[in-house]
Amino acid sequence: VPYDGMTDTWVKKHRLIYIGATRHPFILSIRDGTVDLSAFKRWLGQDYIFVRAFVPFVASVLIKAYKKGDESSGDMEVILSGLGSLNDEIAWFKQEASKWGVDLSQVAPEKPTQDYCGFLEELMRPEVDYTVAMAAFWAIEAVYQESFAHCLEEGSKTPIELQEACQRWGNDGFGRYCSSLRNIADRQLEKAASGSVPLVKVSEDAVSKAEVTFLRVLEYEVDFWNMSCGTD
Ligand code: HMH
Repeated sequence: VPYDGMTDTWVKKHRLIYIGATRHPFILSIRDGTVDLSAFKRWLGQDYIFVRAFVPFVASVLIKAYKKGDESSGDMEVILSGLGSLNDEIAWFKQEASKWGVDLSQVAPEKPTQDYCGFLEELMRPEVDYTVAMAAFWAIEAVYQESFAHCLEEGSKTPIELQEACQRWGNDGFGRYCSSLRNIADRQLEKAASGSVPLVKVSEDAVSKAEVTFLRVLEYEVDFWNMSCGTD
């Protein structure tokens, strides 16, 4: 019987908001082929800004993993592979933008993008627990993985010119990478939840902070999709 990790518990407990982030009308419009291409272009420009801010956040998680000093966990390798994919992702955004005639140097961050990037900045602080940062990292990647994989499922009518974008986050390799992030987050949460007695207070604090952080990620993701649709 597979162990139900803390992240599973959260997804079940906050199911409606999780569905709100992973089955958003913007994603459903890609899936049914009715997407407004100006919305897709807006998303492209804003997400490029987000991804640039996401790189130093992931680097900050890498530093936290290094400082834990647990070489045998393999955490650093997983996070480093994430930085490698972000390198490819940035190159893809530039290429995709030129394909759609979007001048990335002229894109200004909209309010939801600014707010989400500000949240990443808060999470980069050294005082933020590795457990909390890992939970956020997993949630951020998992929302995109679940959303875009939905656009590639049997029966979806995703326009051919958007399928490559969906593949970036919807492919099986990205799915496995998200599972690795989830395993790290679950292991950390498990450790925090069963902390030794003198540390109980500190650890419980990390678990509840991580849950709040998970919920905030979902809210920022919904705001980001709303902005892309132009319904914010
Ligand atoms: C807004 N959330 C947003 N953009 C992304 N590229 C990801 C998550 C996943 O990398």
